[in-house]
Amino acid sequence: MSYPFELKPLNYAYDALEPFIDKETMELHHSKHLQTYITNLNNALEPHTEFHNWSAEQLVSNLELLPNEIRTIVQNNGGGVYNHNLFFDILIRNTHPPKSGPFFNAILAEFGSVENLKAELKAAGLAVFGSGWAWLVADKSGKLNIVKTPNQDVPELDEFTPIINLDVWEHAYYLKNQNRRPEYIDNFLNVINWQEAERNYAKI
Ligand code: MN3
Repeated sequence: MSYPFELKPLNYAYDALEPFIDKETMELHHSKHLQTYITNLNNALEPHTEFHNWSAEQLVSNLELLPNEIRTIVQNNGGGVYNHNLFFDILIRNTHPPKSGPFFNAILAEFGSVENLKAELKAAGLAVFGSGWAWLVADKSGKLNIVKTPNQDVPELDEFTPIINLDVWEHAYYLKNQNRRPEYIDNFLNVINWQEAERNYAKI
């Protein structure tokens, strides 16, 4: 997808993640927050036709190539588009972690177990000060790693392939969990689309 960016429908209904993530949060998060990033990104790119065939990933991983006047806007809003499209695809109800295969083996090698991976992802999400993201990423060799980014920044995409990303902006949970980020993250960990994570891992 490139300019003009559009709101991609979710692969599931807004209430599909209940009771872990509530319908109102999902609807606001997708139809309002993501839409705002899309609108802001399109507005910034509109006069810059030379970037109209660039994907969100190309834009956010080549910020230094953008004109000064739109660089920060694209960093924030292009990141918002890229990060949320990954995030909404990494959620699903009735999901099971892998029990075999390359992705499972990489989890065992790095974390010892799926439970330990979840615990480390949770710790990273809790350690983000203010708004940002916690990520499970893989390097070119397939080795898994957990990283954090502030705001809507993305990991080094030349180096890492995103596998799972966890939105810890308050807009992702405040309606249901108020200030209880640990409770929100526990709920998130119950609705990870492990099959999608496995597909992301296969892209390395
Ligand atoms: Mn968000």
